[in-house]
Amino acid sequence: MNETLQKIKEETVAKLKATENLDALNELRVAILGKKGALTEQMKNMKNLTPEERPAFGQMVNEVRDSIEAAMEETKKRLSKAAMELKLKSEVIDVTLPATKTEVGHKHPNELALNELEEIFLGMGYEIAEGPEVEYDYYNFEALNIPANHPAKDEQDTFYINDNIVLRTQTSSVQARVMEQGKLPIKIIAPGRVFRADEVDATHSPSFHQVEGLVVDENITFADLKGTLLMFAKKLFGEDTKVRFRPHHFPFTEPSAEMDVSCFKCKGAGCRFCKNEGWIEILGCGEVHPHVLEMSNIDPEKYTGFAFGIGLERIAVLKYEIDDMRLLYENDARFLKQF
Ligand code: 2NL
Repeated sequence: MNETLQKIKEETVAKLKATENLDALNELRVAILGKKGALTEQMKNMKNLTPEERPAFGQMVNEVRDSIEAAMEETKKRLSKAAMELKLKSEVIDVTLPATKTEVGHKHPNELALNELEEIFLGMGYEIAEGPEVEYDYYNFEALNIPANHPAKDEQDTFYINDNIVLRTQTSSVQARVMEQGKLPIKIIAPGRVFRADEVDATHSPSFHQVEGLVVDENITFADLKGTLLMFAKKLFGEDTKVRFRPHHFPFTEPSAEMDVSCFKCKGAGCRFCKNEGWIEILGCGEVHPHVLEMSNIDPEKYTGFAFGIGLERIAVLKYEIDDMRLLYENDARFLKQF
């Protein structure tokens, strides 16, 4: 046999024996049998031979190629088997191990309280309105009768994006936007996140949630406000709940009041929960200030309205008896799943 061919065959078979993976095998296949492979190059030498020599040489090349291909096939089998064995070994499944648990999420107490409030007001024919958290100073303050330099701006200090844009301090801004649309009557609640430049403590947070309500129509009186909020309190805290209104001041309502509910724990007798008062403050409310209606081009001689603002976290901590509001923001699953 031709010496070069013999050498190619022997070297290839030796290399195949030492091949450890399928990539290396493939490289070897290209180096020997590929377009520019060693054996392929030999075939090209045929043209230098005499016509008499060619058949014998051709036959030799074919024999060498056959045996190399057979050896490669064998190597491939050997490597595939080894790879499979390794895979089986490394992927052993221990069926006795405990399964990884899928943690099922849970509604946040705020969300639970919000769902309850929304159900109550939807049941009374209210619609839910939403608006931006990053809000024009105009809708947050001006349109609600809080002009520049008004002392209420101090109580409601917030985060300023620039001179005209703030993080809203109340969802009344949504209601100012709805009033401005001019479609009457209005009967909406505006739930959402609000912001104040407050330090964190057991009852304060720089970001919390409100649900504000607004009704504007002809002949809306303080009696409508009282009836609505009494019904709301009974639905939220139980049928035997009583309410009382204490005079208060808000810039956007006149007259204004704060509403307390009789303590749902002690029924008014006085307990730790109501700090022995028998009453718990839950919201602020009032008749919409005529100037607020005017700012939105609503005629205060023809239309009147009432509005209220409820702190959502306040309702959540009361209803679910949570001692510290901060727990609502920690997102500790052990705490959250109790409700
Ligand atoms: C509180 C007090 C209140 C309002 C919010 C309101 C909105 C418009 C017009 C008039 Cl567009 N008033 N909202 C009225 C009274 C009180 O919230 O202490 N909230 C936690």
